[in-house]
Amino acid sequence: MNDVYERINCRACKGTDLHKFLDLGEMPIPNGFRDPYDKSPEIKYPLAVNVCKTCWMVQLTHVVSPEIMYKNYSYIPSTSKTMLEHFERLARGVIFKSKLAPDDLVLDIGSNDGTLLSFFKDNGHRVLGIDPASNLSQVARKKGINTIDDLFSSKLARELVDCKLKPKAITATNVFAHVDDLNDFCDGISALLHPDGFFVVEVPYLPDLICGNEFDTIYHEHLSYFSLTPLINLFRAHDLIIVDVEKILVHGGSVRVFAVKENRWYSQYESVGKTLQEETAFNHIETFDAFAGRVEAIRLGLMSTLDHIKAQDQRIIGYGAPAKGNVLLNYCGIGPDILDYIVDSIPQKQGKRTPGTSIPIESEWYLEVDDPDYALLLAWNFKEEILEKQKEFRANGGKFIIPIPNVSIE
Ligand code: JHZ
Repeated sequence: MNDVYERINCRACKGTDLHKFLDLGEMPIPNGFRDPYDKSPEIKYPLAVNVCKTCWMVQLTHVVSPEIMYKNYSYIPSTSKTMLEHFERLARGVIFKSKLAPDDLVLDIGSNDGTLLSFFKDNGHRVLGIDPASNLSQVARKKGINTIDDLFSSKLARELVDCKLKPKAITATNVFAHVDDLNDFCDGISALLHPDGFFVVEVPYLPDLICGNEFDTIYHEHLSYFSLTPLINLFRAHDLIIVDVEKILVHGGSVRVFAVKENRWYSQYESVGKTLQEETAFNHIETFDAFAGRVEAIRLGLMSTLDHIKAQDQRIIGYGAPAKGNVLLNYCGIGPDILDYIVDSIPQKQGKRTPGTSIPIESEWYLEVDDPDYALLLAWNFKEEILEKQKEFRANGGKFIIPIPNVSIE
């Protein structure tokens, strides 16, 4: 596969009636953190989104090769208390809903460092992870979580079926949006899932992204942006029936979708019909064009706020180095002239520089010895956790600039 290619049809329904509603320009990949001495050229790729006027699936115009983005991955959710609590609740919910027996197999696709699977393992279930990032699967294996270093595919699914593996629960959290060939992925799920099993997908929820102005969550890893409308049809095309949908708060607003094999009769929860009904009011071109206008307003408002603070000779740092933070920094043109540095809790990011803007990333401990006036909260999805953690910084007069859903100072 080339490093990048342009899609000319919808990933879900293959329709070609696509409407581009936002173009964020050319950017480096969002987790492309660099060593300070790395002077190699930084490759940038187009970052823009289409909405399919046939099935209402939103998707990037260009697809960057997964080999470029995932071989050495720096997203580690287990560093956040919010995400640890979230994964524990998710595991409990899946165990209850799937009526998992002690020896049932649970498969997690995009298993990262094995955090989610460890909750199932501790409850006595067999577990298996799949993740292409070998730096993370090594960590999972040290926790006793068997992990296959690969991308999920229908080919891999059939190899697992040949090994007599039929998971009673298959989970995919923050990975389904990263998949280019969704039809092959769903084909593999349908072949692999136990006849009485549940397929549980968590993805950022498109209406929350649009209504919450969360434009920085649009980046090269996220190939698709889901509402329930396109998901229902995509799953049905692979004999997977969505029987329940839960709205959840993580990552700026996500949905948890439960699907079963078509031959496994389950009554559909009213959540499905209610959500589809709500989306009929959302699925209009004007919704997406109005969002693009708000994105530009946020960029102008944020730059005006930062310029005003700098004009008063006050210092600003960044807080959190999430993938989305790099979209916001690159789109708004925020560099080391505005942010002295960024603090982040993930050791793999500390000592690196941000892609495209080359801002140094340091440990959160920097705030124990430094005294900036403001912190731009790039990890705004963890606002409560971070503001609580930094209550002393705030008590000493430090202020947080919150860029999303609208620019505010707390
Ligand atoms: P965080 C993730 O993207 C990963 P990212 C993925 N791309 C995805 O699908 C979306 O979410 C939905 C730091 N931090 O987890 C840690 C602190 O420094 O939102 C992280 O670097 N102190 C698969 O990259 C960053 O913030 C803290 O107290 O946006 C958060 O990044 C906390 C809580 C976090 O992932």
